Amino acid sequence: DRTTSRSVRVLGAPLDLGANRRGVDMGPSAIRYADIEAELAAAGVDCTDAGDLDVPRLETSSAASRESTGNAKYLDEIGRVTETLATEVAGTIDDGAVPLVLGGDHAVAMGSMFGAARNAEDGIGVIWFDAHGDYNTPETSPSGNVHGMPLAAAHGRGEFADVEWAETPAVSEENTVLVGIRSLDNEERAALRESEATVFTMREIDERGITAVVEDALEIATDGVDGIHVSLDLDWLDPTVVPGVGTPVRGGVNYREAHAALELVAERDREADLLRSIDVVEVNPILDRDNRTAEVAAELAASACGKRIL
Ligand code: EXY
Ligand code: MN
Ligand code: MN
Ligand code: MN
Repeated sequence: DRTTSRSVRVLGAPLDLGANRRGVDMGPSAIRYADIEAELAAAGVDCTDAGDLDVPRLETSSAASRESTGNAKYLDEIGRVTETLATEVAGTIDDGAVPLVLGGDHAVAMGSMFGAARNAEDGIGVIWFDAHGDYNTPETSPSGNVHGMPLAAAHGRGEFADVEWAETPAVSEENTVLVGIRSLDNEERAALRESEATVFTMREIDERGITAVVEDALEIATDGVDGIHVSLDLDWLDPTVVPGVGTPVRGGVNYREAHAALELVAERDREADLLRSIDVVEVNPILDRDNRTAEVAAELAASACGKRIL
């Protein structure tokens, strides 16, 4: 077991262009206000905050660039954010710390994954905790919102194979595991069925329990790679627990199940140093009540980083 605790560097990524809706850009502030530093300190983590990335705003993104990228809204702007974030994430890992990326919408995970994969000789795995598959491509997306596409981008699917900034494939399909899924578009479902990724829907969690499912996810994601990226979309949880998300779907995991999952990730990380990077995304303070969703985000991040009850 590792005896020293993790070093973590917080990277704020206040992007909302991927969700095409305001509010989620305030996620990093809300999670800091929920005292993520104290939560991480309680986890025994040596934590530094690198502040927020500069991201383009909806109001100043030109109409021309919206049209130039076709169905995927703001793809050029999001690509520039992705490149900057990937560099920060790769540099943080290089410095021996775990990057903890605070979103922002889920499009920021492209930067996290490309960055985490950059110097990984044997590649990385990913565990994707989400209500959604995030497996659309610009061709299949019904909304055009890029936050519904990051995992497909990491696999270099569809148009993402030709996007210059997409360092793909960042993650092999075999080492990709989605957990808690309960909302898929038709073409997205077909793509996931055809891919080598493993999908554990809510149904598997109902039947086998969260810890058995996450044990399997860890085994699959870590097989033969240098480490894993853990991507936590707050809409993974049931909307009764997390009201502050833009795309809520009923029937998600409860508060304790979410902690149990991330505590298990931390336990395996203590044993085998498998955690490479984390993102915590889709917290929207405008839709939240009393900053509850941001608090849950901070608490879950601490569990992932090793906070224990006893
Ligand atoms: N599948 C839908 C779409 O592509 O528009 C919804 C995606 C929501 C993505 C979120 C946050 O995980
Ligand atoms: Mn998502
Ligand atoms: Mn989601
Ligand atoms: Mn608290």
